[in-house]
Amino acid sequence: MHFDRKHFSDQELVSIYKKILLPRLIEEKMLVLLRQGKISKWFSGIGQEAIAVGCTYALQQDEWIMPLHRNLGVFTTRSMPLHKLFMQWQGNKDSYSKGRERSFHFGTKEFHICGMISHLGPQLAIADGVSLAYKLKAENKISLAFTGEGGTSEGDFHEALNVAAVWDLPVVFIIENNGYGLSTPTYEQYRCESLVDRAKGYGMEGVRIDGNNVLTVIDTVKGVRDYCIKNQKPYLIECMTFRMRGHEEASGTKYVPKELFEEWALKDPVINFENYLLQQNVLKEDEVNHIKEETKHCIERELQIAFAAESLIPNSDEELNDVYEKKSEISNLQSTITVVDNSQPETGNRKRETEKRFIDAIKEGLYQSMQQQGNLILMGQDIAEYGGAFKITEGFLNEFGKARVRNTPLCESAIVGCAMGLNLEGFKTVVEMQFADFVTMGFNQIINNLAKIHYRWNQNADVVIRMPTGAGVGAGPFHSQSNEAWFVHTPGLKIVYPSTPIDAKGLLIAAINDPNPVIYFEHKVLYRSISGTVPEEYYEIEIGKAKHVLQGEDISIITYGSGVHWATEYTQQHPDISIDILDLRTLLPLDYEAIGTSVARTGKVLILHEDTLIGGIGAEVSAWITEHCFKLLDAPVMRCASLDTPVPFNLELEKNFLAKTRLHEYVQRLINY
Ligand SMILES: Cc1ncc(C[n+]2csc(CCOP(=O)(O)OP(=O)(O)O)c2C)c(N)n1
Repeated sequence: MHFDRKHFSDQELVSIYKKILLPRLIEEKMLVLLRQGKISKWFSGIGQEAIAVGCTYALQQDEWIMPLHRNLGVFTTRSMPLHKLFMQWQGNKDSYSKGRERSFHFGTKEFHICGMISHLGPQLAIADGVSLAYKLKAENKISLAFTGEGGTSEGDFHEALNVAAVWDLPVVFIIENNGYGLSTPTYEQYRCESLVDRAKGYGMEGVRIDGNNVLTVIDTVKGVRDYCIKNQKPYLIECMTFRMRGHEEASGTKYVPKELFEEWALKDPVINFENYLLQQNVLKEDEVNHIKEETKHCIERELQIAFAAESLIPNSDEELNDVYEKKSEISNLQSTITVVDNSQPETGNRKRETEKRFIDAIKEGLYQSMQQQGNLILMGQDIAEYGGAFKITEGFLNEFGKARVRNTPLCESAIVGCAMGLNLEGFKTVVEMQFADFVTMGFNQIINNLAKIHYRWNQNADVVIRMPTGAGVGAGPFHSQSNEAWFVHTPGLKIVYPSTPIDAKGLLIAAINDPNPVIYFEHKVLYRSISGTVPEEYYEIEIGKAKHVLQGEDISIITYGSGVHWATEYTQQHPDISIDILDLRTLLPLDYEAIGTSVARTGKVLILHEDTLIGGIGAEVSAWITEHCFKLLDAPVMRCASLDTPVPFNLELEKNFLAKTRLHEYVQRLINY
């Protein structure tokens, strides 16, 4: 292996040697501990250390890195305290993830390392978001993300590279091409000659290098970093390397020809560099031995600290509390925000209100948030010049500029990931799904990254996803779905679903001010069909609080979204029935107190929603009522929901599908029970 020391001083070369040696010696120790059953699983990076160490060495300490499962060298080169790292692998309480995450699935803002999720691919778009933040702040920085060659087959790889190219982001993508994705060799993974050829297809520069030569890696990444900052462009680097152990220790290596191990053993990144330093007289044999002994002692010392740590005693309250970031009590903003409490039926007039359609109230909430929050970025398909599919952001571009009102390529996953990355560098984001149905393409980022990140490593995800939802316009199965229940089952998300203009504006502002990921549903049929008075000021409606719409004594209808209007209309048409109507407004967390109060008032409950029946919110509310309010009930809790079919296109079929068609039947059944 040929090393070119270029401008590196002897001191620097020794420092690099220590850095590449450390992960190797830690791993050798871990393999022993694994055999002793002291750690649970190990993904080895032996043979690939030059890449993680070299890349990290080439970056500034405060530039974000998105490492993967073989990148121990990132964590050690950032000089993370080893005992904390060891505690992490032991699942200790004092580790970065409090025992909630395994191996390298954790991050820390302190070290600018963003923790991976198991799913391969999503990390890349988070790097896009971070580099977009650097660009918007005009900081001379890059972010860097790793992928294996296997991970390049994921759609997320394509989306992230495309966005980086289209938005001219200073981000470096590193492919560690180690020949196998678990047992899959490269010829079953891709057909192009080399993966770096793909750079051209995305419209970016790329280079293929020897990933086992630490000086080549450092020199290349430093040069690429300068290029990315100067030209404000992304770059793809394919590092050729080899995995010297199994995919993980339990999986073996039977599928790898023996000759390959022999061939690559000769290219060992640590041994070759060590030999080079000896040949060059940068280090002497006894110095090398001394460094190794010292490093081993340090590892032992730090291990003892980790082993001595107290064992974890589960505390359910703490577990639950850590799912969400608390809204800061002392936020500067709080003092300027009015909280409108309209959870009880109207009693008097508020000041400075105007009549507004549902859609205009959403628009105003978004517009005022853009005015109030200089760090708020909007992203979505066609939201800039075109104003969005429903024209909610029409005119925003002129007022707030192209940097903050961002048209995106067609790539929901990358854009949600990008929002996460922006958030790591202090931005808030509202992502517009063109239709709620298309959220499936960004599902993984929402469910596995945004929702879980606070619980996993105490990093909030300040992102709102706007979801134009619902049926009633003859738009068929893929432009009409009610998909709120998919998200309600995911701890870490908040789900809001307003039904009136005043709530739509106030809940949107509250969602944007909330530091947690909020899925904000806005019913398309309500956009232009309903109006109401809306305060002109900038105000919040509290998330998690239902609204008591109408007082009644015979039955309760607990509902949300379009169901509120169906129930209200039904009540007007049937003045002989005294109906108590509760608008849930927030589906996660549910307002159990308000639900219980309504049950106590009538003893007969109908849960009404546009979503289909099985596994809908109604099932959850019904179960809760049965469990907690059983003695208050005079009848079984009933659910009126849409048919358990996809949403049909034909207007008559759609009408038949919708729960509203069966509302009268259910009310009668309940009344007559
Ligand atoms: C989306 C997804 N599918 C499948 C897996 C299971 N899996 C974990 S690692 C791996 C192989 C990855 O290969 P590569 O990207 O080349 O990285 P390497 O492990 O070789 O470093 C697979 C299939 C996963 N983690 N994520």
